[in-house]
Amino acid sequence: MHGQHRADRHALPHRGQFRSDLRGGQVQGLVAQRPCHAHTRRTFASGGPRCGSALKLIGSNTSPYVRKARLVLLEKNIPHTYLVDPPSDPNSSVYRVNPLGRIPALILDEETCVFDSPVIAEYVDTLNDTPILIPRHDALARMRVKRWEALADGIMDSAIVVRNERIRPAEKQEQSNIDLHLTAVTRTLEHVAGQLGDRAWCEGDSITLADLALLSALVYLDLRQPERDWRSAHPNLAAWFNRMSTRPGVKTSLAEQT
Ligand SMILES: N[C@@H](CCC(=O)N[C@@H](CS)C(=O)NCC(=O)O)C(=O)O
Repeated sequence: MHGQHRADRHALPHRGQFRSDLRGGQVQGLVAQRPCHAHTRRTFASGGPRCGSALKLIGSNTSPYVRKARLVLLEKNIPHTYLVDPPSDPNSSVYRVNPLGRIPALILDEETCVFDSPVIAEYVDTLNDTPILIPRHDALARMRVKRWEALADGIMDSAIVVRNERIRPAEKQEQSNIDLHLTAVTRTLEHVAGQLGDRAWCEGDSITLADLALLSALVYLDLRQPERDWRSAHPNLAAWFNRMSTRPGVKTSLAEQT
């Protein structure tokens, strides 16, 4: 169920076939099984996950935001199908489900697509309690986990800016922009390494979204900035990363690197 699939674009409707609604776009045709209908929809409060087996995550193996969403689904053992269907392909189905044309996009049913990655993480975390990745009752602990996520997402954002500059023709690259974002990443790595110290988890005494987000950011740095030796600079981060890498969900995700 967790297997990675290439999207069967020929089975999908053409772009523009479905009008967008306020929830982010209709996704009829992208669900394999007959989905829940609005009148049968259960809320988190009234019964937890709905249509769990019909969940579809649209993404790519290089996107760190996708990795974060995928890791949340895997850690919580939520049945889903992972569709590699990046927006770099103009025929990508993502344009029919997310008007922003960005991944990750999580399709719940014919009516509902969830984006972006913090919203996906927050929603998916409500589907079960095993484990709870975002504290629910302790407002400060919850804020700290979301703040870790913001730091990790910020690393991703800056690394993507650098990547986008570096793939431009040399004469068009803006070195000051590259330097600005490389420095932001360096500074943020120093900060998170300091915050982590020699603790086992980023926040509290068990795994949270903070760990999954940070791991996703570091995997992306390894991919796009292999020259950055963050392991030597921050051995505590390296040790934490190695421990995290033994988790089954993380192993599955790491095996999906291109
Ligand atoms: N803040 C968004 C960022 C999503 C995002 O920018 N995704 C990138 C992939 S890394 C994307 O889809 N870019 C469009 C493209 O590649 O054409 C999130 O957290 O989901």
